[in-house]
Amino acid sequence: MILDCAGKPLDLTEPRVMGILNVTPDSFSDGGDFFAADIALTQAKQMVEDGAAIIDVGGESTRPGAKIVAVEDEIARVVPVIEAIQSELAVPISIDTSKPEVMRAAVKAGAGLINDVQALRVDGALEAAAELDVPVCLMHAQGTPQNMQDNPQYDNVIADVCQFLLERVSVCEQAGISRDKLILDPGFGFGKKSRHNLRLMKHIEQLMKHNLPVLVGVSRKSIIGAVLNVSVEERLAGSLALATIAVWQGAKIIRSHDVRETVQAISLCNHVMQVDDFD
Ligand code: 9MG
Repeated sequence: MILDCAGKPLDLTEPRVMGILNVTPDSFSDGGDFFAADIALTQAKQMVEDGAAIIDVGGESTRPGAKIVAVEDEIARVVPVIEAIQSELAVPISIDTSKPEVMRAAVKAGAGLINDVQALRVDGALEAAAELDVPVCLMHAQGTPQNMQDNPQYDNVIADVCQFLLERVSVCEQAGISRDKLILDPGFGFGKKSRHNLRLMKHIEQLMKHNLPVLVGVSRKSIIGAVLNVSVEERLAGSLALATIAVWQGAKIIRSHDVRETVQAISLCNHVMQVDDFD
């Protein structure tokens, strides 16, 4: 399958890596929009050189307890970076946002995919995505980044996540967003305890039954810290293990901070998956 991201193809016939490009002030050691855009472009170039098939630009942290950013501030952070990447690199750019105004400004600047951790539930987001006519990643989250780790509950986490995502697919189709523009994401770490994340990872193949590409984001997440008792800086091996388990079950996009290593891990996994049993 090849997704058309505003004129740039995203070839999902093999699993791909989405490089994470955070443009929040704490991602840079200095202020200054030009400086930030310049550093971000250098990081994007490195990720593409390392094998990223898409760059995910985000101007508001979605970590548990993260502060809400005003629309104008988020636009001011992401637009110069998207414009810089668009003018220099051929890969598709995704915009990590839940705000319709940011979606519009980002697509105008050159983004070709919307990555929404709220699955278009914010007022106006569904209409904006339908109008912008670019692919959308619909992610499951229980709660918002501000309250999502306050005792999340599920009857059956995999069934509940699948049901939520299928309901969102149906809402999107009714709003005029065609099914072939949608990507599903179980939302690791978004309103989930460790055991929920582990069960989801064990059974993620159940999300593949719907013939839609699945994106997985586990890079450096607390699920790894909880099991291995390691700091954020020590989570590369755990991130690669989980990325490999996800690809083995059919995930098509892995969202990662460590592009080079993730490309290698999933490429090897894919070679094992594709090898002929007989020759
Ligand atoms: C923005 N963001 C942070 N974690 C994420 C994940 O797991 N999936 C997607 N789609 N976006 C994420």
